[in-house]
This record gives sequence, C-alpha cells and structure tokens, in this order.
Amino acid sequence: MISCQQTPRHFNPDDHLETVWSIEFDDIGIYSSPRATDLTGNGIKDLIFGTGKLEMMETNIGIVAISGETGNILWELPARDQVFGSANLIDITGDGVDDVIINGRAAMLTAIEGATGEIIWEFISGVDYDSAKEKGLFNFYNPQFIPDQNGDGMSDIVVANGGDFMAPPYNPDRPTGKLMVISTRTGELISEAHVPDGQETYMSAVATKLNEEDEDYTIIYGTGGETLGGNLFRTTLSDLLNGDLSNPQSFLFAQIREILALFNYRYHNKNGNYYLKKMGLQVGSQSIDYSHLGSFQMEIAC
Ligand SMILES: [Ca+2]
Ligand SMILES: [Ca+2]
Repeated sequence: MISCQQTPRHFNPDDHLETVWSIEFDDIGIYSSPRATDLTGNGIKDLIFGTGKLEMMETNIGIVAISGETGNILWELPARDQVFGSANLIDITGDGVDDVIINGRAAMLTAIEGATGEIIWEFISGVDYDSAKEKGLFNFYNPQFIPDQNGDGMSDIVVANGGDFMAPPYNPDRPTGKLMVISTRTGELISEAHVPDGQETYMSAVATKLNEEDEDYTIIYGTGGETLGGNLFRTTLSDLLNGDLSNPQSFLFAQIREILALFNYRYHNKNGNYYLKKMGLQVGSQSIDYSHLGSFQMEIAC
C-alpha cells in the first residue's frame, strides 16, 4: 500500500507495481502508518489507519478499515481531529478478531471492535481541542503494550500525552507532557506522571525490557518540541506506576545526549533549506534488536 498526498516526481508506481485495487478519499489525508490484520476471517489481512483534515477540523472519516481482498471499506468512524497514530492490535472482545486502539490529536485514544467498527471505549469523549486542553490533555502518541497491571487478565498500555500545538513558536510556557498507564480492556487510567524537565512531549514512549533477565520494564521517552530543545529519558514502569519520573538514576546520560547533539541541530525550513536549530524529540520511535543478540538500540525522529 502506498499513501501520499502529492504526485511522486521521481517514482512512477505503474513502472514497478501491479495494482490489485486502489481507493481514494476526497479531502482527507492519511496521517498514520497502516496496520494489517484479518478482520473478516477470510485469511487475508485487512488494513486499518487514521486520517484527517487540518488541525482542529472534524472529519466524517477519521478511522478506516479496508478489506485487503477488495479494497472496500469495512467500516469507518468520524474523528474530532487528526488521527495520526497507528493502530495497536489486540483482541479485547474475545471473539478471536483483533480490535484496534488508535490515537491522535485532541486527546483521542479509542478502542474499536475490529470485526464491527463499534467503539469499545474512548479515553475521553465529547471534547474538542479547547476542552481537552482544560483537562490537561493533548495529543496521544502511539501506545505500547505492557503486562496486565490491573488484574483483569489483559495487557495494558503505556502512552505519552502532550503537545500544545497552538503555543507560539519558541515560547517556553507550555504544558508539561506526561506518561500514562491505561487499561486496555476499559480505557480507565491506572497511573500517570509528568515528565521531569517540565517540557512538552511529542514522542511515542517505548516500553520494553532491555535484557531478558530484567524484572522491570524500561520506558524511554523524549521531551521538547519543534522550536524548543528537550531530553531523552528513561524510567521504569514501577516509577510510572508510582506517579514519579524524577528519579535521577533513570536519566539517560552522555551517550544519548551526544546523539541528541547530532540530531538536534538540523532543521528543514519552508524553502527546502537546512539550517541549524535546536529541536526536541518527536513522534515516532521504536525499539529494534538489530543485532539479534539481545542488545537494545533505538531509532528516534527529531
Ligand atoms: Ca475482537
Ligand atoms: Ca489489564
């Protein structure tokens, strides 16, 4: 699947690809990376992704599931703002079909039954950007599954929330980002804690065990913003469950700060020129074992 909003200048799909089916959506863009799972039971994976218009614009098609076999829409849901997150898949309803947890602006974090498109829960409903802001909630970034924390037998999620995009550039007076642990089965908040440097967060937190023998999960998260510097931190799931991320033993030290120094000073302006500018850590991140030797490495977009 290829999604784009402009005609490629250097890549002609017809020269390289056979089109099985295609589908276009008028007046909306695709902001999330599609995820694939079989929602219909025919053995062919289907696609789920988020869409949107401009910031703070509602859309009738905000979350979509498409048949992998035919390209037909299986279900679609409206959204109050851009759904830039990518679906996390887990069977909440117990019918053997993956359900969808997906996220975006205006505090959108929603669980949807994969087979039907019915909403299972919303972390917060009936709000817009302003009323979500009043509750201290902003963008939800991509969640990560962690073991069951509330005794209901189902994995729960760690997720970062923050980022007031209406704050003027370079203005350091911004709401502090936070990490949250949320019940996968019900959407209820289990714990939360603000980031320790008082900055915003625009990065999907990563939750993982750095070594097989670790008893606790490590959580790595970033702070800062497009025009403000930040930090890359690590903490533990235990600290987050205790609501306190300030343990200085948890910070990542020199190595990551050197990496930050490399990444933090590259900026792409509207004229296509790069110039030097301090930037924070943003949206996408993932943990990958490149060496297959159990060592943890990480790619970060800045
Ligand atoms: Ca299900
Ligand atoms: Ca649980």
